[in-house]
Amino acid sequence: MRSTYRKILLKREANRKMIAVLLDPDKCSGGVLAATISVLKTSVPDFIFVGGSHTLSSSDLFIDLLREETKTTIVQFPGNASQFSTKADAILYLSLLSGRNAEFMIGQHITSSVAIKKSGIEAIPTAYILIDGGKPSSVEYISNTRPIPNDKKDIVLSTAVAGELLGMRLVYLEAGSGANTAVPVEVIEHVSMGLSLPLIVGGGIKTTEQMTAAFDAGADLVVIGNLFETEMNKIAQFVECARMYNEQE
Ligand code: 1GP
Repeated sequence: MRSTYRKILLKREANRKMIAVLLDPDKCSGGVLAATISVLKTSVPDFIFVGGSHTLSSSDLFIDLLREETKTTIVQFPGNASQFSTKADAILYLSLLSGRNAEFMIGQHITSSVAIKKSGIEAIPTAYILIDGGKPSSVEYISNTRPIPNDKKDIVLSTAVAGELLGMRLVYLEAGSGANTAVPVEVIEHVSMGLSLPLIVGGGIKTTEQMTAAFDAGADLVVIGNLFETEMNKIAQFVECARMYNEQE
């Protein structure tokens, strides 16, 4: 088993919750990037995710910069095949299972599969499930798919379990970056009870209380991006909160 996925499994087995800081190269450059890196040196999350639904800047250069400055595991979170970079430790090989657009379920994968395999990078097949976050998300717009209504927890669970049976290794419940409403705890709980895979939750998380509520409900890894784009100093608060949460367990 490759090392990034093993890290997730080992932490999960030890009942340790994880936090990922999501950086979009388009939104994090110059002084903002320098300030973010400076915080990330002292407040170290479990992972740095790099990507976005519609990212135009080079992931290669961005990841090179991060590598020079931090030792954190870097995971690509690509919006499409063009964002693929050989520089990260791993790539979430996302299939948008909540939608019915073949391009984002398998098309982009075919475009990038041979290059990913040749590069030797660790690809982690991930069931990516978009849930209504109370406003139209970039994922919804770019993928031309509809999110699952956030009160339809059985549909979310059935979608997640379909991903598990198809051999995917992670499930990512996504409310969309900057969502008004994060994934409801009832949905997280329902999915985590019926699923054997590690569960990632992201989209619209703005407070440490929301993060710990997601952990309590069964999320193994919480992803936060939007909030830190304007308030990067809050990374420290969230990393410390996750650390204390794990110490209490
Ligand atoms: C987005 O789940 C991630 O794809 C994180 O969401 O940017 O709202 O924190 P935010």
